[in-house]
Amino acid sequence: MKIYLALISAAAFALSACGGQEAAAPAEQPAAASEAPAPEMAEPASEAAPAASAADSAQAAPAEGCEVVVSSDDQMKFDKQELEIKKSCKEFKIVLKHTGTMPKAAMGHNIVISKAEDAQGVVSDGAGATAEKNFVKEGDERVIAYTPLIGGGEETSVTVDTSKFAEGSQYEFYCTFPGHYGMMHGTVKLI
Ligand SMILES: [Cu+2]
Repeated sequence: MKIYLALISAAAFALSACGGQEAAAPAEQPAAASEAPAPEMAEPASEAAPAASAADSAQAAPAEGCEVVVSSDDQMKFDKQELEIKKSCKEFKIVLKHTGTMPKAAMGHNIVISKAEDAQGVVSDGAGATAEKNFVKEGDERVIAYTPLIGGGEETSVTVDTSKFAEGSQYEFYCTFPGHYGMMHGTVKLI
């Protein structure tokens, strides 16, 4: 019996030794894949997360407190009517989440920031642009910052250069998906 077991384990050893290289790759991949989503899940709370997700849109993690997260949904709503941006932050990161399930073509959202007085013009010119252009007119000088357009379940961000905000001007944030402005706009409060 003992010999039999020893033989089996020896055979198993031999098999794993032979297939060692092949076996190693698939074993490592799922491990890496299961590690990757973890930091993203922890994003709202964790300090390290913005650095990980910053790779897609911005180079560096925002400084402490220089970030805000805005959620949007299939009801054509932002979860904030006021966006507080700290002037003391050289760069301020705005994260937009779409918690709905509808596709971008039907219920796409973005965040565009401009002076309040420019909003209507930016929106109507943006409606003439395509979804691929995020419903923002190319080279629109009135736009201070904008995120890409996203659909349900997606997330995006933009980093704003706060030196672009002039003293004494009123700013707004809004979605330029055609027809959304009425439901999806709010005040940018510089603090
Ligand atoms: Cu929208």
